[in-house]
Amino acid sequence: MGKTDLQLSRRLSYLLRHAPQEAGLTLESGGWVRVEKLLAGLRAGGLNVGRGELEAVVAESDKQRFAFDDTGERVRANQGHSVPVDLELVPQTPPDLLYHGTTRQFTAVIFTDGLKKMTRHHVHLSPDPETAARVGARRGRPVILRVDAGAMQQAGHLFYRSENGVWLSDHVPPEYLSILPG
Ligand code: HQG
Repeated sequence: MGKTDLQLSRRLSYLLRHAPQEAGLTLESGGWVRVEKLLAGLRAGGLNVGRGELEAVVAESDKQRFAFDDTGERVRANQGHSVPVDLELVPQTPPDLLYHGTTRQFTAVIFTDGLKKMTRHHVHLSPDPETAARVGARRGRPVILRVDAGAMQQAGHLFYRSENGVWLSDHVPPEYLSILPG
């Protein structure tokens, strides 16, 4: 991604997840905004981009953060919102094991309180330890937690899968967590 693409990607994350009102946008149910309104909002904020550049960033975003709807007329952030939004996620059966990357400073409290959403809408879980390691490494030396998702689901906890492969849940109680040796 070039410098301007990165700038556009960061601005899209900010507007579509955290501050749509700053560009005069309102998220529709599902988190969608109309492409022409988004482009107008970006231009008003000094980012003069067209549909082609938007399409390139949506296609190239390393974590598939954004998506167009089936008509191509609306775009949204797939997850990661801090503004209230109904992403219309449908519960799905998770794999038996999921993973969460964090760092040592948080592990003691996590084994007391479980994994909490913090500022996000859900707890984010990774499908494999490698991805969890990358997530944890954002904050320092990663600690990888194994989540007994199969047992959680049997106990009635709901799981959702974001379009980019991230698994989401409301809360992971500590009894379903263990540290992945490594
Ligand atoms: C920790 C990025 C204290 C949790 C990544 C994490 C991911 C607790 C931090 C996505 C806790 C929250 C999500 C508790 C959890 N007490 N700390 N009870 N429970 N924590 O960023 O999972 O760039 O909100 O371990 O790639 O790190 O946004 O969540 O360290 O996919 O697209 O509190 O964000 O993607 O941090 O990352 P975050 P996360 P994007």
